[in-house]
Amino acid sequence: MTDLSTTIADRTFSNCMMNAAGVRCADENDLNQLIASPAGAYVTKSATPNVREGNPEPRMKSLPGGCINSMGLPNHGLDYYLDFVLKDQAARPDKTNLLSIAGTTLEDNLAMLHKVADSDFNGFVELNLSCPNVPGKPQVGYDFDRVREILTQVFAFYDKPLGVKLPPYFDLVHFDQIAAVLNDFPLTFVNSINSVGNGLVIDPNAERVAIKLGGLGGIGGTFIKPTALANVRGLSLRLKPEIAIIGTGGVMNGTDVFEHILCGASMVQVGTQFGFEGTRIFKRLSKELSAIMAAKGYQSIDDFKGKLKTFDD
Ligand code: ERO
Repeated sequence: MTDLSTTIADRTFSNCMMNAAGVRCADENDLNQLIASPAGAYVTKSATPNVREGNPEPRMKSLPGGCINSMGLPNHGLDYYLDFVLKDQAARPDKTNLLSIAGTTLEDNLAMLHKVADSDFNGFVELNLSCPNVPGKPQVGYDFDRVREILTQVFAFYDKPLGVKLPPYFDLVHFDQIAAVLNDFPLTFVNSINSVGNGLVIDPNAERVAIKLGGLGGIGGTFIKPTALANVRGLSLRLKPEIAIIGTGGVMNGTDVFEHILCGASMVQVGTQFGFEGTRIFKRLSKELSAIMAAKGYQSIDDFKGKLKTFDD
């Protein structure tokens, strides 16, 4: 029997797979379906302080094996998601879930975190520092001084488990620089990576961009797996061991989950393909990952987590 459970900080999750923020997790109906599925946890759609409509449509386009989105943070506002996770926590006190927040200003993030700090929520907060789709607001994760400033202000008062969702990095110097910042804080986890911004998808027949906002948006799916794995591996080699890694990006099958864990992920999130398949994907991925582990004689994910070999080994 293979054991797909995982542990982050002192919390155990029955399954190492879950949804990625943004996909099928924006309302109670979506979240209840995740609760009923084999996913080890859920994360709520990134919240802003108030209800937000998001960007004009069309703002998402499916591609073979992937997608582009410029959603622009459509969400029901923090109170909606906080209320949901608090009720769920009361009903299932042994479960840990993730509340994603993505203020478009530092002030909004601090105000939301004060609200969460003052509540009974004892799950994980995923602070999204990497939304590629808010016009006029750059991805904070690319500004290392700003990340330090934000985390300094956050950890001055927030003392419950908190992690950050990062954008993809493409240069080894940037891995070094972001890891040096993150290692200075009591983070519970980092989630790597958000969608790859800003791609451009074109409809060649119409000779027009595929989505609004000039056609630019975050790219997800098979195209981004090598970038995601490089980031999970790069951070795993650089972060202090107390910071767990959630691997996200390009997960379509059990092999992809296996590879993320080999690179050092303790948990793996599924975005684009979860959008295509819905919650039944977690049964399929669990079956596929279990089969790979059984064939290799692995009983638990700790048997191979972070144990990627190189030609130097
Ligand atoms: O546009 C969005 O709502 C969005 N899309 C992404 O690919 N990643 C995000 O982090 C995000 C909003 C926070």
